[in-house]
Amino acid sequence: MTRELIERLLKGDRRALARLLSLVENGTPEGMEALRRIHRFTGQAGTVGITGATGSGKSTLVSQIAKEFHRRGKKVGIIAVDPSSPFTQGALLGDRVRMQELCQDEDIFVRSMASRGALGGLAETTMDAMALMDAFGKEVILVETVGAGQDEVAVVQATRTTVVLLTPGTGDDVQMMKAGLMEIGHIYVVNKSDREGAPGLTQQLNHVLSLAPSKAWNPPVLNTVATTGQGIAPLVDAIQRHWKFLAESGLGAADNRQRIRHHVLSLVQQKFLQHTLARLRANGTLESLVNAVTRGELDPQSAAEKILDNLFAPSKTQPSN
Ligand SMILES: Nc1nc2c(ncn2[C@@H]2O[C@H](COP(=O)(O)OP(=O)(O)OP(=O)(O)O)[C@@H](O)[C@H]2O)c(=O)[nH]1
Ligand SMILES: [Mg+2]
Repeated sequence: MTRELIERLLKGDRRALARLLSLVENGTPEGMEALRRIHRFTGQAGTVGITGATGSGKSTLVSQIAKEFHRRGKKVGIIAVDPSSPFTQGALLGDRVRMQELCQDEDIFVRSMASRGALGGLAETTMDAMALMDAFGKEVILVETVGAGQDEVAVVQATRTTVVLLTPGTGDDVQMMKAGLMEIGHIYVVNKSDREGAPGLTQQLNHVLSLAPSKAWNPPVLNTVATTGQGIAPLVDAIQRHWKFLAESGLGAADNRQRIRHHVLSLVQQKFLQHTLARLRANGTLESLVNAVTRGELDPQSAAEKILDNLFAPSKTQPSN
């Protein structure tokens, strides 16, 4: 079944892509098998992570960027990543419907993802989804996520180019700086530039960025009005310029290696944890130690130590009676 689905995926069958995305997102063995098989067909797509506070206009901007890339002859996919809060479920669904409406004429594939509960992080699932879209033939993949926490920062860092969105008059700017987003952007965008305070925020951003040590790539600050499309073409120009810079400087290859390294390590973590938990469940160690802590015979630290001892030297240390 997987083989047939993959063949269809590689031929550009949208239903096969949708099905494989679900299999991967749900962590099924078929999904994992598919990822192994498609790997050699990936690595070509240009990826962009777009992050910003709730309501800053990410979805509107992403739709506009997608259309502009489409006009430039590129095949585009969009992934909207769930910021893993139960309160945003409705918003996410609304987003997806809106984006699909915006993009439907241009054959832009839109997918929202909520990988909450899976062992792997959001970033890993996003990377897997990007791999599927890449193998499917998408040349540009846009990833939207709320820049609220570590998970989300990890998501945008799984892409080639990070676009950080700010809006005037919301105090977001301070929040974003606190959240460390001033260090991760390759391009900064002041969206809602039709609003009061946009020039001030733009100036402030330029100032903050100018304080950072000069690098080979100095992040530009751009102004957009996502609702009208103003400033979108220069933004897409900047994204393409960044890709060119990465390719010509060799930094892209280094970044790519770093992402692969991170991905492999987090897979090791995931698999190690899965394996460990399965063994603990099978041999009853966990429960007997939890009982000992509950009875006050042992403290949690010692229980954890005993579990590790038990895993690495099972013959020497059995749970105490
Ligand atoms: N005035 C103005 N409104 C905008 C602009 N861009 C987006 N909006 C509006 O801002 C609201 C939020 O836009 P979204 O694109 O849904 O924002 P988002 O960041 O994706 O929101 P979440 O995914 O819920 O975090 C919508 O009502 C948009 O029409 C802009 O440049 N100017
Ligand atoms: Mg959105």
